[in-house]
Amino acid sequence: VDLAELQARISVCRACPRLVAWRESVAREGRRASFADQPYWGRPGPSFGDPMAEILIVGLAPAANGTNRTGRMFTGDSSGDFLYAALHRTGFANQPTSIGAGDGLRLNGIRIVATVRCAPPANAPTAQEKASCLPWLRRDLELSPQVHTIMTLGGIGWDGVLGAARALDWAVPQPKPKFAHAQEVELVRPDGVAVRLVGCYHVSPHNTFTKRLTPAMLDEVLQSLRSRP
Ligand code: DU
Ligand code: SF4
Repeated sequence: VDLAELQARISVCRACPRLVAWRESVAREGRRASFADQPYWGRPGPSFGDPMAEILIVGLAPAANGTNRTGRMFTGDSSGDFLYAALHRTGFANQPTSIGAGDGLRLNGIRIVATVRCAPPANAPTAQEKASCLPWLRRDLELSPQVHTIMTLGGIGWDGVLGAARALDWAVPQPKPKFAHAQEVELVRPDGVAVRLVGCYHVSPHNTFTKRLTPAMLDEVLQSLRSRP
């Protein structure tokens, strides 16, 4: 199994009945009027970016009319507009916008995944849904051993990575480190290799419109990701 095969398996996952119903009903009849003429993805959101990346960005979950529409992480909503502009400013993306398949976007040195891979109602997965999707994140980490730094957008991704790390027998600091913006901890794999975990406020409009997360704050965290543990 490699990352492409993992992706193929995730793309047909139906483990969470509530999320399967939501992702498909939004795709069928819940479309935003401005996208009414577009086909919707309506499935788990695949990871996007450089398959050899040494840096991983972990988000929360696809947005109903964003990734769940376009099939690409953080693509088609204002969260993504904010993130991809920053990835371009910091040299990780070849262009500042992500519109969807065929737009020529490439990431260099970075790959983006979601903690929960299907769009949840109100962007709020249940504890059980988070637990059900965690093995996919665990497998992803296992299949990308070159990753030396993981940045999570928000606390759900932070807790997800810590959970996946524990399942992989990585050494996690005790007591459990809490998510905070620009917080950083070191995780150690059983083979002795250290992995940096870096927290960043989520790029949601709730944080960016209120300037809780500014472009400068995001650029600073992104720039810090290139240094190895
Ligand atoms: O066809 P491909 O070069 O394997 O790329 C598949 C997919 O991944 C495409 O949408 C671009 C993206 N990608 C990337 O963003 N950065 C890379 O280094 C390689 C692929
Ligand atoms: Fe499967 Fe994850 Fe989607 Fe649940 S959220 S159906 S575990 S891909």
